[in-house]
Amino acid sequence: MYNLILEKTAYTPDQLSGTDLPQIALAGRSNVGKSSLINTLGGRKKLAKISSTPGKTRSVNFFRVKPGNFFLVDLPGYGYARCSKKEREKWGQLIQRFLEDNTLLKAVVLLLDSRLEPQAMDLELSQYVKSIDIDLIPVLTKADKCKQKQLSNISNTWINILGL
Ligand SMILES: Nc1nc2c(ncn2[C@@H]2O[C@H](COP(=O)(O)OP(=O)(O)OP(=O)(O)O)[C@@H](O)[C@H]2O)c(=O)[nH]1
Ligand SMILES: [Mg+2]
Repeated sequence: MYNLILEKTAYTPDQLSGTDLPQIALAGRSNVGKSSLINTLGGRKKLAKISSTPGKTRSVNFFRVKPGNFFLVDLPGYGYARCSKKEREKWGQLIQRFLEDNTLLKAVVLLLDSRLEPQAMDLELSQYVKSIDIDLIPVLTKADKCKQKQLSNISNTWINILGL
């Protein structure tokens, strides 16, 4: 169990600066389980807001982790079709600005729904993270909703795609 404290929330790109510790970000489609993972790691149900409706997290949330003294960063999800185009663009820009030229960012944990075939935006993000030379750590979520066979198939698919 880790001690996680929400230390900073950024709604706009200009609010992203001002942190001075190494960061590991949690990225992935809306509803894949990023905020749930934060809550599980922190051992508290309401550290990060979660919802069965996609699009819950709308800001970049910096959780300071102890021991270790680094940030786990909960990102807004992408690929949520039911919100306005303008809003999607706003999140896209926020995520992009967070990822680019971020020397404190040490790794991106990419959460992937084990029930879904690889999605275009997951592939795009994984390629982008590799292109900027940041470690990518894939994590399959919702494994409890999958048969063992399906889980090993999707796991192998991602191993091949990501060249692990
Ligand atoms: N069955 C199952 N449900 C999960 C798992 N992880 C998350 N969930 C559920 O999936 C829903 C979405 O979880 P969130 O943690 O809010 O997802 P998110 O990736 O933060 O979503 P956004 O904030 O919209 O980007 C919630 O109803 C969770 O309870 C899992 O491993 N298994
Ligand atoms: Mg969330």
